[in-house]
Amino acid sequence: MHYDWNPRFPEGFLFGASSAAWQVEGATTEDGRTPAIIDLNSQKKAPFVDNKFTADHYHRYAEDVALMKECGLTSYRFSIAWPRIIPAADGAVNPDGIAFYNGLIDELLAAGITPIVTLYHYDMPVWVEEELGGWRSRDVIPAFEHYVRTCFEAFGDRVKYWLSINEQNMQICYGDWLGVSKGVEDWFRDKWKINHIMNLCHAVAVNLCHELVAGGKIGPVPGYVPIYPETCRPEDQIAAMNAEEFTEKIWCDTYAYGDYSPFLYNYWRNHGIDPDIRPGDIETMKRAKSDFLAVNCYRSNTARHAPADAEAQDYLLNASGNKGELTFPVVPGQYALTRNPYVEYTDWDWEIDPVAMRYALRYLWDHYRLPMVITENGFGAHESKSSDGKVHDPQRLNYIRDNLYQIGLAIEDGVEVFGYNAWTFTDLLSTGNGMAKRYGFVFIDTTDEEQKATDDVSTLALTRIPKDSFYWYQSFIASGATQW
Ligand code: BGP
Repeated sequence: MHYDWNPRFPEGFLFGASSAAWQVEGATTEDGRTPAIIDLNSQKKAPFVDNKFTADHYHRYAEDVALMKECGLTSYRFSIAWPRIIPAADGAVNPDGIAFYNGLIDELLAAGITPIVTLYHYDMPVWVEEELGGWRSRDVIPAFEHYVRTCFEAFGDRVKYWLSINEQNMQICYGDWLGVSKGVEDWFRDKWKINHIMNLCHAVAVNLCHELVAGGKIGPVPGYVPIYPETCRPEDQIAAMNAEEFTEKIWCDTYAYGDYSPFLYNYWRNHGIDPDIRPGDIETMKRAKSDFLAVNCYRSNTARHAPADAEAQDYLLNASGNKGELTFPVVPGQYALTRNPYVEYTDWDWEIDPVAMRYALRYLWDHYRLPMVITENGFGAHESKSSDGKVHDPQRLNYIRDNLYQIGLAIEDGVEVFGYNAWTFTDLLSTGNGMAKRYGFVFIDTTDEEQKATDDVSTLALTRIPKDSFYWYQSFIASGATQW
C-alpha cells in the first residue's frame, strides 16, 4: 500500500478499540452474574477454552484503561452483560452489575476516553431463554425493554453513544455458529420470526434511548462484508447483489427505512414464509430513527452465479485456524461464494482486503446517508511471545494501518465517519477459537491449555504485553493521524 498523500480525518474523530462483555470480562459466576446463552455456546467450541476467565477484564479493567490511555485512545466500545444487570426472572436489578459498569465508565471518562456501549452482544441470560422462550418468543420484548431502560437510567448521564444489537444479520445468517438456532425446528422459516422480534427489540432500544438519554445517540451494528462479483459476467453481478441482500442489505434497509424491502416481502411470499408481523409493529419500527450506523467490517467476499440446479452447500467456517479449511456456500438460484485471487487470506481464511473498508463506507453512505462509526475491524492471528519477551505482529500493524488509510480515503470521498474502533484492545476470547485466535493491540500471556487446567483465576498471571501494533497506533494517534 502506498501512502502517497495524507487524507484528513475530521476534528474530534474517535480513535479507539472494541470488545464484548462475554469475550473479555471473565468472572462469569461472580457478583450475581447468571449464565448467558453464549456461555453455553462457548463451552461447545472444544478443544478451546470457554469464556470463564478470558482476559479477566472484570478484575483488571483499571489496568486495561490505563494502557488505553497510554496508547492515546479516545474511545472504547464495549458491551454490557444483560445477566449481570438483570440476573433472574424476577427482574430485580443487580447493584453489583451496575457498580461494575459505573466503575468502568468513570475510569474511561477520567482517562479522556469516550464510552460507546453495546446493549446486546450475544449474552442473553439463560433465564430469558428458559422461562420466556428466548428470541423465539415475543415475551422477550418487555424483558429486553426492562433491561435497556435500566441501562439508560443508570449510565445515560455519562454514556451518549449507544449501540442496540450486535450483528443481528450474522446471528440470523449463522444461527448454528452463534447458538441462536438452538431449539428452532424449521430454521429456514422461523429465523424470520426471530429476526422480526430482534427488529422490534432494536426499535424499543432506539425509541427509549431518545426518550431517556439527554443528548443520546443510538444505532444498530450490522456486520458488513462487501461482495464483489467474480467476473463482469452479468449473472455474477446479480449473484453478488443476491449475496449482499441475504447477508446484509436486508438488515441495513430495515434499520434505515423502518420496514422490510419489497425484495424481502417477495421472497417471503414466494417461499411461504410468515414472519409474524402484527398490527403496530411496523409503526414501532418506523418511529425508531437511528442516529448513525455502527459498522463491523473485517473482510470482503466474492460471488458467482449459482444455477437453480446447482448442488447446495452450507457455509462451513474455518474453525481450526489451519489455512484452507473454509468451505464457501452455494445457494442454488441465488449465489455461490468463492475465493478471490487478488487478496491474501488469514489463517482462518478471512480475506485481507483493506480496500473493502472504503467500499463498505462508500456503499453504506450512498444507500443510507447516515453517519458511521467503525465498531469492529481487526486481524485474527496465532501469536506468542518472542525470545526478546516482546510480541511482534507486523501483519496486524499493516492491516490496521491499511484499513485506517482506506477510511481516510472514504472520508475524502465525502463519506461521514466519526470514529474507528479496532477489534480489539487486549486479546480476548474468539467466538470459535478460545484464546488461540488473537486480535489485540495488547497480548494477554495465557493459553487455552493454561485456562482449562484451573478453576481459580488468581492462579493466572494474565500479564499484559503491548504488541508492536500498540506502539504504531500510539504514534499514529499522537501525530494527529498524519504519520503512517
Ligand atoms: C464479530 C463479532 C465479535 C468477534 C469478531 C471476531 O463478528 O461481533 O464478537 O468475535 O467477529 O470473530 P472471531 O472471534 O470469530 O474471529
